[in-house]
Amino acid sequence: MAQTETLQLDIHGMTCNGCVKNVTGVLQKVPGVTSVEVSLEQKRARIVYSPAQAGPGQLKAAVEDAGFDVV
Ligand SMILES: [Cu+2]
Repeated sequence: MAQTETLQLDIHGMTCNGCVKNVTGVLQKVPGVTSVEVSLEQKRARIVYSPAQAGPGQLKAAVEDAGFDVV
């Protein structure tokens, strides 16, 4: 039940810490997400989530809906 997976997303379009907060916030709102780390420098998000509740497609969509590009 406590099984988790980690996903890394390369994200284009983040230019400042506001963007980082924005991306972090939308990812944290996805049910099943337990941890989010977003790096502005690396343009990358590292997400730990429960595969029973969320999937990579959903996580990507959350970032894209916030106005950023996932590559
Ligand atoms: Cu910004």
